[in-house]
Amino acid sequence: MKAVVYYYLLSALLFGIAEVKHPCRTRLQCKESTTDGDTEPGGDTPEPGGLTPKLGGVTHKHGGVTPEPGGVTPKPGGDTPEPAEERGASDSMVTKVHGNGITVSTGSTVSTGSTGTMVPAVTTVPSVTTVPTVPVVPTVLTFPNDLYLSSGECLNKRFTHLSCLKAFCPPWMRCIEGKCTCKLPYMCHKGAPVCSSRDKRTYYSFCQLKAVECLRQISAFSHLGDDCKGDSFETNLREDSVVEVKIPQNGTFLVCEEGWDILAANVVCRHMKNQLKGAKKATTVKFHKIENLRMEWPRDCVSMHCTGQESSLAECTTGPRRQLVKNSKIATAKCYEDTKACSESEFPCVNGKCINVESTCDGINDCGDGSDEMCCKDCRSGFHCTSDVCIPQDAVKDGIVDCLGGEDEIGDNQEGKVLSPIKQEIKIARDKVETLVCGIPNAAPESSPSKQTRRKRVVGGEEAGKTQFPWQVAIQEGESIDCGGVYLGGCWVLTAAHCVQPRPESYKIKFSLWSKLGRQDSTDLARVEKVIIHPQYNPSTYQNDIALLELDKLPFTTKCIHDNPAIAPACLPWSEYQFKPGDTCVISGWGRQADDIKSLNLRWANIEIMGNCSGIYGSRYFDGMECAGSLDGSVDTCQGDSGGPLVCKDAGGVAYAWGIVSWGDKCGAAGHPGVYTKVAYYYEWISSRIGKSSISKYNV
Ligand SMILES: [Ca+2]
Ligand SMILES: [Ca+2]
Repeated sequence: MKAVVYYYLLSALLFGIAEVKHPCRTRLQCKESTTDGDTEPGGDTPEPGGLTPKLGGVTHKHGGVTPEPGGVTPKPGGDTPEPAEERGASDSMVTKVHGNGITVSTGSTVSTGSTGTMVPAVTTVPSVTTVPTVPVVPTVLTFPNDLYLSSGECLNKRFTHLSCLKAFCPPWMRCIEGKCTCKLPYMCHKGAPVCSSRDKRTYYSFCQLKAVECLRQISAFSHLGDDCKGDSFETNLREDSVVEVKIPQNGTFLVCEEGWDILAANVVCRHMKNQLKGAKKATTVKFHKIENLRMEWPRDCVSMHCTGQESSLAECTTGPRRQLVKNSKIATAKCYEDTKACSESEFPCVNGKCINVESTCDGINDCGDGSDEMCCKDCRSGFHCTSDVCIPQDAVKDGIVDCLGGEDEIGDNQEGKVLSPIKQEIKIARDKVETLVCGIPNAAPESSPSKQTRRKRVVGGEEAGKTQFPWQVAIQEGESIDCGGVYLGGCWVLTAAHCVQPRPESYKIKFSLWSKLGRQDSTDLARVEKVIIHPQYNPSTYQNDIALLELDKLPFTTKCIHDNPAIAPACLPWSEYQFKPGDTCVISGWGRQADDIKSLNLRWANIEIMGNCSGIYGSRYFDGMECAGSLDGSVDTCQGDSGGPLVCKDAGGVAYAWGIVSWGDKCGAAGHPGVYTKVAYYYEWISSRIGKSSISKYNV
């Protein structure tokens, strides 16, 4: 029988004992090494050198933990990362659209409007996806005196509303390596017909036209509906920056003061001035002051409400028309033309625009690229997402999940809230596309841990309900179960690299196992077809301690396990910003108890994600690791099988496989929290093997 890999997790926690001592997480290894780490005088932070002998033991026990090349070779077909395939398709699609009459604009059609000539509504605009050339930016952005902006570390990552680690991509884009990237039009659903002002052609849906816009960096939306032959929506910037709109089948209007804000002004300026920075200010002027500038002003105004993400006013929500009187205020847009570097009291947007620091973290996208709202400890106004993003107050309970964890949509939605066309599209697209089901216990008659996880701390773990953790699996090697894993759906199980070797035939995966000693009615068994160990897994340092197990297909099907209400996948986190230190999560496993008695039944406990772990483990703590437990050891997790899940739930109660039990010193001792493989850090690696569509939410 092969070496037994026991991970200590949960124990002090489960039993309130801080006795278990080891630097490692495997049973044999721990037994061998207990003397090592614990006799060390002042061994609170053992040096890497101190760890080596113990890990030498691990290597021995495992007969070679180093992954073999065979085990890590990606599958020839399905494992090819998607983006590469689709770039080719993208090219052919562009050609096709071009053939259908979409003219490639050269940008020469843009007129400033200062001569009073009509400016075509369809002008070439740089798409919001364009990576702006960033002007001179201070090397480290910090605003130590500001109570709202977070530290420079976040700001220096230059997040925008198209950074999908911080926000959801719109339906016509998808998340690739942390950036929202244009979809191909065929990837959009079919919805209400939409007209393009560029070629007067009908598109199947708003999403599809926006995908074309995105790829070609144009602004082409005219209006909804089948009748695309007639008038198109047009925007003009008239004398004195007066904004004028021509609405198909309605006529030409000025824009009323009501609803006119920086979001709308940004849309106008980006569109009309062919730039990314948008407006300097949203201003208004009394009608009588401009009356003489022009003989034939429209005599009515309409209000325009924008979210700030539109590429033209055509996409904003139009209010009812109102007759203008001398004192009526009408909208003007002063477009941003500064090219100088930002002053110290200004916040430099990622697109190069400078805004007042007071305009950051207020839920309003002043920058135009959202970069003023992406790194906020707190919000001046608006709503604060757990991911430290501020969203507008009117995005709260509007039926669309804006915060990564869905916390803006907790509670009853305000039915009948008017949504802009863009928001309606997001809602429709998500409803249609979102079929991924994960992280929801579908058969948990026993007490669900969802409520308990809200508690700050729990000392002492509990025996799990029999089907309480439907994503928990046991990895059986020979006759023994020494590691756990987490089911990701389809044919995939995630575990720790140190748990497995590239010998798939050695393992059986047990689903819905509760007692190690016997199956229960719901228990299912699967064989492993392939073991994929992270190619950079380092058994000496536990770096990249992550592995995927691809299960064997059932005979004559594409499934790997039978339908079973007691089995459900946990969701895969796609962003490191979904959870953060201080969040309470759940660990589950059959790990050894503090008194060295085997735990026969699955147990669980709450633990807290901890920050600053490099301060505890020093050079042994690497990117891709996460600490959880508590510094005083009272809620440390110290027992449980390696490879098992640390699961965190979002505001909607959806469970994510946030961590994989990896290693730790001195279970349950103060100052030695358990270390987990941080799954979100490996999202790209995992998704390139599993396929994005089977694991992603919204951003696909
Ligand atoms: Ca703002
Ligand atoms: Ca919302």
